[in-house]
Amino acid sequence: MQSRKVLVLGTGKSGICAARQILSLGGQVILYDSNKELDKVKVLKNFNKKDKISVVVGDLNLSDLIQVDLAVISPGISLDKPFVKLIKSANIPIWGEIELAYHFAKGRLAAVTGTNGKTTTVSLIGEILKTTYDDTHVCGNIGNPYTADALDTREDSATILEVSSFQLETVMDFHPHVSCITNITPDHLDRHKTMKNYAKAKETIAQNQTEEDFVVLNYEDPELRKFGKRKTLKPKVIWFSSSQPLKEGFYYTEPEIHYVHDGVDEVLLNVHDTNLLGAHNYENIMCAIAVCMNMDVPMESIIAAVKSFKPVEHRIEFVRERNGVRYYNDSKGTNPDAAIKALLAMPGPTILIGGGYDKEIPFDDWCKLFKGRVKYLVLIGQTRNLIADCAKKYGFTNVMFAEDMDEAVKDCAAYADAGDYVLLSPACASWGMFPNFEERGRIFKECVMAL
Ligand code: UMA
Repeated sequence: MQSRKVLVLGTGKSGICAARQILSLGGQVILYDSNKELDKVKVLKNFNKKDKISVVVGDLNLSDLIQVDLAVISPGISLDKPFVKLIKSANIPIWGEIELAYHFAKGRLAAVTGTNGKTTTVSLIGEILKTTYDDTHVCGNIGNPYTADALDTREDSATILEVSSFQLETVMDFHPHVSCITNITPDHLDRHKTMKNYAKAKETIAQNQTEEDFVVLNYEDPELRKFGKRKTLKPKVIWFSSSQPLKEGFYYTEPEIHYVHDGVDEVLLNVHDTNLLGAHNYENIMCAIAVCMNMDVPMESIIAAVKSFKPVEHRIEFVRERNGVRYYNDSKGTNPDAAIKALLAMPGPTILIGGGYDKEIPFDDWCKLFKGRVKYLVLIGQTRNLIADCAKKYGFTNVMFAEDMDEAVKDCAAYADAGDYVLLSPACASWGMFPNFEERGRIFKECVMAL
């Protein structure tokens, strides 16, 4: 990177950390953001005065590309954007932020992708790795960019990375020793357009793995079952299932997780000895065990860490009990599949808050489950009419609209009886009403605590 001129696209977390990495390596940075409202002075506050960095906002011109050696793109920027096409037409190579970090990172690397379950799995893997590796890094889509940590990693470090389909679209040499795909269900179709493209992006996680490596896959996911059986796939496949016993790999049958290997069926743990709820979480546990075993963590340490692990914020997170009603925050339920899992994990009648930004994913599979489970549905955001119409199609009409989270929570409290559950699990992204799902979850919790 010494003396190279790098154009970094996007001034969010990834762009800022990628720019800092390039500057630490002696490079020069042009930081670009297409949002013309952006305050350049505020962006520059992330850097030292003497850093060789300039900021361009609004339109990107060919003259901005003079002597640029490389462009590094943030995950939220689609490759279809005209400014990305301009960079390509100038024959400037485009790396993803993950690829940049990977080129300079050291030590052992495991990576997890999938539509749902990534964050819980990655957090759990992080806790397990810490039992064995003094220098453990938990990075990526989870919120801590890989470029923030890459230069601090050492030969004896272990890194666990959450990677999104957006990040995988722009990897080239990226090569984890152990990879994992939790599941592939519809999400981000506004960007990937087809399920085929979306699945292809996810499967890129294993593209550079060799026979020495491992890929952990969900046996119950039809796309992943096909992928794992592909002759061209090089890494050793480790299967897990939450529906049936397997001849080899990991499976869950209430209440235990089993590990079948060398003709032996071993019970590893009773899920009631953990703090996690729902079959999807038991899948996350199996993924974490499979990944960590192949990162050479002893099984006793793995099991002890799984038992002491606490659920991650915004994922079926218990908020409080009031007048016999239990409130759960699942703001990370940003697609129908995640919202289905949260609804199925509720042990009793549920008052559900849903709706938000439209990612063009059908709500049918989610709405089909409402009858008999959901007492009232309180809808917010851009998709509220779409969801109400879809629910009606499946005979569910106990629907209310709310203008904001405060109104939605008050409606839930007014209609809930002792023994009921109130669940925020919107099946949609937060944009339009909130800057991100974390803020949506925090506001929900504040409204619940204020009741
Ligand atoms: N921008 C442009 N032009 C565009 C689009 C965006 O200039 O056409 C600019 C925006 O004005 C903004 C910046 O790009 O200044 C934002 O970049 P970004 O969207 O890549 O956001 P970051 O803050 O860098 O966060 C990203 C991930 N965001 C996305 O993938 C959308 C974060 O995942 C991730 O935690 C972070 O990198 C660190 O790795 C969030 C996410 O929603 C949580 N991920 C999706 C998901 O989990 O479903 C994939």
